[in-house]
Order: sequence, then structure tokens, then C-alpha cells
Amino acid sequence: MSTAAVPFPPGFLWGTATAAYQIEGAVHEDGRRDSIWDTFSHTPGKVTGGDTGDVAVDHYHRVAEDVALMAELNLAAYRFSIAWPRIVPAGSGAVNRAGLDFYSRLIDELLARGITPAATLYHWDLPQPLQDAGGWLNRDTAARFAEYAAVVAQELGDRLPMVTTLNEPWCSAFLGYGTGVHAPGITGLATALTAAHHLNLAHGLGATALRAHLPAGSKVALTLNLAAVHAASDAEADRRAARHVQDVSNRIFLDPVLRGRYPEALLADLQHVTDFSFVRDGDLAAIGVGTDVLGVNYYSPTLVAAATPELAARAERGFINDPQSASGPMPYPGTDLAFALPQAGPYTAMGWRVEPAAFTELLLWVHHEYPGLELMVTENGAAYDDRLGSDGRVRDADRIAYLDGHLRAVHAAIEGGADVRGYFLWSLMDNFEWAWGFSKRFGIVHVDFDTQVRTPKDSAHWYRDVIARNALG
Ligand code: PNW
Repeated sequence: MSTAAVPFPPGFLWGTATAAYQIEGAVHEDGRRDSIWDTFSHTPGKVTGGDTGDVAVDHYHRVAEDVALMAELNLAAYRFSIAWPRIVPAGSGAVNRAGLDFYSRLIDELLARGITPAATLYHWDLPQPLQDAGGWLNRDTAARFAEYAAVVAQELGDRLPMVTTLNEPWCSAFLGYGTGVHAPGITGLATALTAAHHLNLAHGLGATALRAHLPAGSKVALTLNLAAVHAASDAEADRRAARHVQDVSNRIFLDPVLRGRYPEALLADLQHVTDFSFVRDGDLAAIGVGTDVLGVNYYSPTLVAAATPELAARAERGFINDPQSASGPMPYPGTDLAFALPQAGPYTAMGWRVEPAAFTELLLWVHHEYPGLELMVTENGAAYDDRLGSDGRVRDADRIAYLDGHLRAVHAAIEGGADVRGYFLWSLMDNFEWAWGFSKRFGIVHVDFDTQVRTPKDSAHWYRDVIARNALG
């Protein structure tokens, strides 16, 4: 850890982030119906330990306590997601007033404590009835999303200065419809690309609906988990594979939204997978409406090599960089042309390599490729094997070092010209970590998953001081 003091720009927005299915629980209360994550987590073998979000960390019943905790931590902003199946439980049609009331109370609690709400409309919890009609393989899902976006903007928009359409459509498309490790658990290359296009369409139609109904001055955002790609060697084939992975994970979303087209190289590379007939006349105009803010989520870099028969023979499946794949290469989700390679440590408890410099590079890459874009770090953080001591402390020095290093990396990107307006730490508190269930802890607040008792970790006290000084120490 370096020791030079690092001041952030005045007004830099300090926050934490969560998502509905990961924290709320109360899955069948007040009119909420199933999402694809309820179905998936209740399918044997899909989630570590058979864990589900049925109770999660009971945030639905603890909103006042949790917002009070945020205020104690000096948070200026809080990024949460709205559960589509609470607002429009059937996916289309009837609006559920009790669902709107829950988020209305949350927003009021935040505003009463001077905390800026940053709402995300879709953090992976698609209403199950829409999945039964094809989910993101059905282009109508994008139109249903725009209707839901309009409802939220009309009902809650007067108190929402920033609304994000989608969180990490890469995960929805390539983990949900590619590797199948996320809900709805479909596998394939063409399915992942189809889902990606319909998610882009959902952003475009959703952003247009939001702009029609949000008050002037409210901002529309899109959050992407951009890949920070390194080539395994200087060989032409590996550099080409790295470019391709950058296309299939970053430009596949950035280019249609910000430039109104898919990259030519991407279309050429994937001709053997799909004819792209899911891209209809008018789609790119509907998608290319841009975004006022680009949310960037970053955890770890990606190391890429060109596909070879030898790599294919050793290939494994799973998450990129996860401990199970650290022993071997894995096909890069969404393409048969490139492989993700295991990387050297240090690692977090996810098995993800810690490399802050790649975060600076990534933010500067976005800044140079898409100039003038307002950026927000909407997720960054780390899972570690935390222990709650008998003295009531969690000594997570490893997490503090991770956060300090990555905040210095954000600062370096700002010095290099990137227009980064704020930082949302993932996560406020330990929660349901998707396919890993409760086995991975990302919080700066420890949660006892039996008693639901919240205990700020050392990192929470550290972050509180960073926010108070608007600077690293
Ligand atoms: C993000 N990958 O998920 C999500 O937005 C959060 O809900 C999640 O808890 C957090 O990061 C930590 O995992 C990701 O395999 C899941 O590359 C998987 C990947 C990336 C992001």
C-alpha cells in the first residue's frame, strides 16, 4: 500500500452498492412473484450449498436499520436495484402498488438522511412468466422492460436523480444464455448473442421511456462489467484473440449504444455462429440513443489466448478466473475463438487476480475510445474469508488493501483525463453471491446469516474515514 495522500475531486460521489435478489428476501410478500433467480436457486445443483435468496439478508424487513447504518458510514449515495417482479409481477400488465410502496419508503429513508438514491431497474431478476415466453431470446421482453421502466419513472422518478437501465448485460447474456452458470441456465453461443442484442434493445427502449417520464435533470445510466483484457503473448494470434474478446465483452454493448452500430470485426468473427437475423431494421436506431452516464464495474483483469486444439483439450467450464478454473484455461463465454487463461495471484476469495493497474488502463481505454462520456464506478470490491472475532471485530486488512489500491487506480484514471464522478463499493453488506450462494462475502459490513446481525468490518470504518476526508490517507 502506498502512503501518499490522494485527494479526490470536490463533489466526488461516495457510495456502496447492492442488488434486490441478493439482499431483500421476502420473495413471496406483498404480491411479489417468482423471478428466474427464484427458479434457478431452487433447482438442485445450481447454487453452492443449495442456497437461495428466499430470506437473503432480510433487507426487506430491515430497511430503516440498514439506511441508518449507511448514514453512520457517511455514505453520500446508495446504489440498489428494483425487483421487476415486485412492480410488475406477471412481467407485463398489472402494476403492484405494494411493490412500489416498498421502494418509495426506501427512497424516503435515504433522502431523509441526505443519501442520494441510485436505482437500477434490472439486476438479473427477470419475472418468470417472461422467461416462460422465451426470456431474453424473445425480443418482446425488451418492450416489456420499457413498459416497466416507464412505470418506475412515473411513480418514483420525482425522487430519482439517476436511473440505470441494466446491470451487466454481459452476465445476463453470456452467463445466463452462454455458459449457463447464471439463471436461466441456458447454454450456447448463438443464444448468448441473441440475448445480448435483445438486452441492448431493452436499454435503448428503456432509456427512451425513462427520458419521456423522468424530470429534467435526472440522468439515465447503463452499467457494464467491462473486461480489462490482456493478450497472453505478443504473437499476432493472441493479440487478435484479445481484440476479439474486447469486442465480444465490451464493444458488443458500447458500440451499438454509443455509436449506433456493432463492430464490423465482431460481425465478421461470428459469422459461423449466427446470421444476426435477430438484428431487425430500426433496432440500431432504437439502441443508439446513448446513455447520460456509463457505470463501470471492475474486479479483475482477463488474460486471453487464441483458441488452439491443445487449449480446447484442456478446457474447463465456469466463471472466468474462478478457483476451479485456475487450474486450466476455459473457453471465453460467447466465442470459440479465444480462451481465458488462469492468472498468477494475488487472489481474492473468488480466485480473481488482484491488479489495480488494469482498472486505470480500462477507465482510460473507455475515455479514449468514447470521449466525453461521464463515468461512474458502479461496482468494485472484493470477497475475502472474513472471520468475526470474539471481540466483535472483523480484521479485513486484505479488503482495505484491495480498496485502497483500486481507489488509487481510479484516481490515476481521473488524473489521466477520465471523467469519473463517483465510486460505489460492492458491497454494503455480505449477501447472496449468485451461483456461490452465501459462501462468498463481499460486504464491508459483516452479516451473520443465522441471526441477521450486522457488524461493520474494519474496512467499513476505513471507508467512513476516506469519505469524511474525500481522500485516501
Ligand atoms: C457482479 N464474471 O457480478 C454483479 O453485478 C454483482 O451482483 C455481484 O455480486 C458482483 O459482481 C460480484 O461477483 C459478476 O464471472 C459475476 O466475470 C460474475 C462475473 C462478473 C461480475
